[in-house]
Amino acid sequence: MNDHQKSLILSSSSQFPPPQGVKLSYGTSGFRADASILQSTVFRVGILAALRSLKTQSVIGLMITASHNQVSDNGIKVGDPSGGMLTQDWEPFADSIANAPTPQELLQLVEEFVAKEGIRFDGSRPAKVLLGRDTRPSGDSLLEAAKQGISSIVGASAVDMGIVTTPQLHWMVRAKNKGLKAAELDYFEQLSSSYRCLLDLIPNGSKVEKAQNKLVVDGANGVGSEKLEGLKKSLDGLDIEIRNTGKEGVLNEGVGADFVQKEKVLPQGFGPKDVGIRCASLDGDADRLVYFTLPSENSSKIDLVDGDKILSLFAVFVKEQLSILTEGGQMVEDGYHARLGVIQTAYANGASTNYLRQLGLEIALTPTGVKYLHEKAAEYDVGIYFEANGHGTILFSDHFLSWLEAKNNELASRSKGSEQQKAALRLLAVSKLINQAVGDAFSGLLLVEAILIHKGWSICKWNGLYQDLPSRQLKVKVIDRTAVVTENAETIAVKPPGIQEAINAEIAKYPCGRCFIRPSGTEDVVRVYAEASTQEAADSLANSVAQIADQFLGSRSSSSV
Ligand code: 16G
Ligand code: MG
Repeated sequence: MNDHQKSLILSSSSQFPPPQGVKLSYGTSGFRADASILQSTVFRVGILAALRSLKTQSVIGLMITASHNQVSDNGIKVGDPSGGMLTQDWEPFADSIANAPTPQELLQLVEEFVAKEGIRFDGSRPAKVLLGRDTRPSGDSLLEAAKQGISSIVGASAVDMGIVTTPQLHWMVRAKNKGLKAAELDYFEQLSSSYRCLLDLIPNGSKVEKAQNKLVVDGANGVGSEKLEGLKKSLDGLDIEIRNTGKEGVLNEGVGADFVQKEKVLPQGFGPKDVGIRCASLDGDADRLVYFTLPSENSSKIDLVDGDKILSLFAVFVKEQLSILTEGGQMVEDGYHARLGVIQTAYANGASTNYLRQLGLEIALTPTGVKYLHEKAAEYDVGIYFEANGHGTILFSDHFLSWLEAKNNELASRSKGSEQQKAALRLLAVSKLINQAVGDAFSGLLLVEAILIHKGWSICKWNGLYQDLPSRQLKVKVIDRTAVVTENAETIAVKPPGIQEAINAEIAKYPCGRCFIRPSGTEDVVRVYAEASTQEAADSLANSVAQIADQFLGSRSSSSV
């Protein structure tokens, strides 16, 4: 690293002193905190993104968002060249530079890291970072900090993509690195044309009642509502009404996918007149999606159709199309058997896991956080992953897609218009519709809509695939949440010693009882999840285990979600 580069880092970082007395951590999906303390972190992540671009010789993404958190928070996360999350190997570097107390110490960490990673740092290679942000008011000034960080690396440039959803930015990074068109309109065009393609392949006779056509979307008062308006323009035939657009309400306050999923009541802007209508909620950066419907006008309690049910719907459809394709032993003839897998976390409702198992599907469990689910899903030809909270997608392997293309070409010449060829075309359309970089509420929503029309199902019919087991989530404020260490995809707490035995003794008291604790990756709390055969039993199990957490970890208090 030459002197010019060194002095550039020193002088620019002196403009962004880190906050005193705060330790920041990259966490489950990037840094998140009150926006007022994030300038220096975002500046430093700008440096990291430029280095990542130099190292990979690819375009890197930086998204400024705190997703479903309150509006005064903000955050930043890095998108790798594939469009997925930052490689986990670089997270410790992110943590250390975010917490370096002085410009000199920051420079030293950067120098050591550059040497260790063998990053060529002579300014002769370009680096490019795409920047996106959600609608938070703090986004503008944090964007400037990120730009300063990027431009403190010689040869690095920032491209501001403006206000975008998180999945849009990930999609753009992926498209750029594949040499494809990567503008917002290209994204809308890809989603709408593949959706139309699925509708063109709807079997004759499938039809949904007119009254069931309407979909009402809760935009969480965030970026999703504005962008969904844009997407709507390129879609015809889909009747979407968007509420909670941010013109009046506050981002994520009493609205959005996180609120709806956890509270199981109507979000603001919805009321008794919506009884029986198919509704969906996005979160603040539109990477989560849940559906719901109001069963009775006398209560605001909703029937929630969560990420587990979306996963189940997708799994049913994909499995069905794959089996049409294999009819007559075609795949066996080819000597190729597509491996379909579904990936869940411990939060998946036990009833969903049973249902998927009964379908004969291979099920894998990972820790919470998209980076873990995504990585696992990539091991399959078709890997479907979802968290109960509504974040997920379907990944198709390159190998499977080339096989499918070839199969489709062969069927087109041998039996054009056959059921088998239609199945191949449907799967190809799904692979284009559903975001391959990260979970995306828009592509998820369009795929749900297409499958419901395909099957002629109402939201009630879909919701009736299986009955959720009653569950309860609590959070416990403890002195040090890192004292909890889990194993087996967070289903067992191995530390502090003895805590799992105490939890097991509680679980044993409840029929169909299941319960686990884990330290949150986004908040300073320990989370408790309990499931049992009745709501009272699930509540009571969660409360008892929260007390156990108090006893073992030293309490600061516990509250519902
Ligand atoms: C983040 C994760 C989400 C996870 C949640 C858990 C991404 C993009 N988002 O929102 O997948 O479910 O954190 O939060 O990875 P917790 O650790 O606080 O429970
Ligand atoms: Mg989100």
